[in-house]
Amino acid sequence: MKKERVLVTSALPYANGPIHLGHLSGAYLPADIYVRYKRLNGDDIIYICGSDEHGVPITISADKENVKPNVIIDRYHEQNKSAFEKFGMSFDIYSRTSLPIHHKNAQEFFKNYYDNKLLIEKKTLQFYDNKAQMFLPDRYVEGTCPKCGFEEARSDECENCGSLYEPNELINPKSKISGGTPELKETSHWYFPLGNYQEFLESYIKEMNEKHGWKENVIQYCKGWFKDGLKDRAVTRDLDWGVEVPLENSKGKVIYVWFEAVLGYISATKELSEKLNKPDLWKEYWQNQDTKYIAFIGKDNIVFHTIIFPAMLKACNDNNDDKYVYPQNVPANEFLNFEGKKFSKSRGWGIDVDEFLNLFPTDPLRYTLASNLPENKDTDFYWKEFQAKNNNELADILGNFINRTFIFTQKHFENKVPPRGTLTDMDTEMLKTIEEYPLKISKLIEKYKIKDAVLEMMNLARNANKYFNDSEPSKTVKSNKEVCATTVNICLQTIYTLAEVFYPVIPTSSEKLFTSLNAKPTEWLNSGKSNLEVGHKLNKTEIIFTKIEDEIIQKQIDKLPSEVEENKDEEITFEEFSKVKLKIAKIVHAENIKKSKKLLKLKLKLGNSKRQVIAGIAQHYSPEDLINKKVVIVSNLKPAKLFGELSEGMLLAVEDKNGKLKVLEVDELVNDGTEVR
Ligand code: B3M
Ligand code: ZN
Repeated sequence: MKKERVLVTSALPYANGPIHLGHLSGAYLPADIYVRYKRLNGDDIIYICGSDEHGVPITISADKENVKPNVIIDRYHEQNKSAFEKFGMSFDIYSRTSLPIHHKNAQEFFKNYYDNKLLIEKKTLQFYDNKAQMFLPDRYVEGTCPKCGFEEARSDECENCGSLYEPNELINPKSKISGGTPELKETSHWYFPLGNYQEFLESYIKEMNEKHGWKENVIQYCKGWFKDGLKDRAVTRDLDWGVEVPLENSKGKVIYVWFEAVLGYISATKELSEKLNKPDLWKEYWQNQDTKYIAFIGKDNIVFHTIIFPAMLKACNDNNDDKYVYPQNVPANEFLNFEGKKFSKSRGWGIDVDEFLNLFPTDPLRYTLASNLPENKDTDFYWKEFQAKNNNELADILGNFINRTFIFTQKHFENKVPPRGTLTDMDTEMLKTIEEYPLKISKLIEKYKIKDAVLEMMNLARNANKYFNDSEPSKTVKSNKEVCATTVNICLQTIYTLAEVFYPVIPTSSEKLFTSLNAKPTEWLNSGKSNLEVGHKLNKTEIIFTKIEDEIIQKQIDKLPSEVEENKDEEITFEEFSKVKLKIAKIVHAENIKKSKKLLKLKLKLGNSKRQVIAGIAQHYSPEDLINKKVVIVSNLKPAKLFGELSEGMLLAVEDKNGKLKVLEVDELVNDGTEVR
């Protein structure tokens, strides 16, 4: 296969919490498998990652603990770096965006856009918390998404439907700091004209997809963005934590975290170059048009890697002589869940990488996650499945074949590779199999079908076991030693191939195997040729995979909270509560809202006054069922527009045990308009 120059990045995890298994499955393990394979294949590859240390997720964590952001990032950078090491991630560098080299790099990009008159200054209205006396960017505000009605949307981004919008479009905003309703206050920000790059981006993605086959989920996602039309994006924030905007009169402003985090890949490569004393090395990867750049991410990061980052690079390329390469592929994964539910730190659901690896060795975890990667749909980690993968596959298939072969070699052939005699059809067939598998597996990995590749690795071990059984060496060792020697020779060659093809997934075990074989890996595609010479002496062997007992797994299952416990409610004072006015309202009219599946438009009567409320109950009530019901509403909620309709208040409802919403009602003895006390 042609040798390539490859640049691989994995999304930079926020240094504001420990990474869990879900992260590993999304953007790290698949990349590491790809990179380890490429290295064996003889390709020229570097693998870049690091901590994302700016942005509101970090400052919110710091606020919660009442410490400076530095404390948070130092803690989690070290923790995550060491968890990744334990997990066997083979980054060439694990950098940090808080380093001066990154600040300088990000500021240079920003300045370059500015000097080339690309950035547009706009006065906008931003949420401001009067109590805390600060602007509230991004996740400091929570409210209802203007596109899909999701109620925990952030100020400019909805996790539910993935849309980005301007902060003032958010419905029912609440400050995360004081809990109050923030004000909109004027501030000015710099905007990047993303819309100018739509044409370029559409043709870039089309071309890359045609040439390199992008994942369907990624393509569909991008199409959705193009359909809506790309708009100018604010790329600065009013915050005191981040990369300072390198312009005059911009005190208190930093570059928007996403607008610099993606540049962190470049900064990290620069740092690596400096460490290696080859200051220009980074250009060999980022600015050499022969480089193949692959960005591994989870699905929540697609827009930033397929649209925003390429547009940023294009803007730079248009105005400078040195041209950056664009991602050739962005194989975004879906999510991994844990025992049927989302990972949740606050609810104690899931397990951190570090904790896991204190209990179990790394390779069984890597193998379990790799054979169940969420490549096309969300998948789950189950403890029982982990046990089964370890016991029934690693130990019983792969381990069993290896042990039997090694024991035979020690016992009957002085722990040396015995010579081959005349080959039977079965022998020839097995030799052909081991020759074919490395190519078969590499073709899958080259297409980022890591899960399928792992399946084929284990299939090779299955074939090997069958060959061992069918050849019956325990019989032939007595009846015809030459035939037995042939079998053992081929089995040892097969162990060599297995050690190599499994290396990307279970590197520690593979290294042990090579030690036992007293051999070194060869170039990937040669690993299926008979690589062990006759008479080659093996080393002492050890059992590589041990089984995990039921009790050990049960202990882990028992540790899970039985009912996922809710977060403790935040306490409020009586004054705070008494601000909320609850009143009884009679529903006099109800109708569906055209473009919304969830919302109903209700006309309410409260004594002598009338008002309209938009309620998210369309999937639970048909309009006619609601007429004349006397319901409870929050009557002093700031009016908001939902789907262009005015909503003056909020209906109270509860979820029943089947997940159906029931509106809270009172009987006809209570007059509408009555206040709830
Ligand atoms: N830190 C988001 C995340 O951890 C973000 C990725 C940055 S990649 C440049 O999901
Ligand atoms: Zn939404």
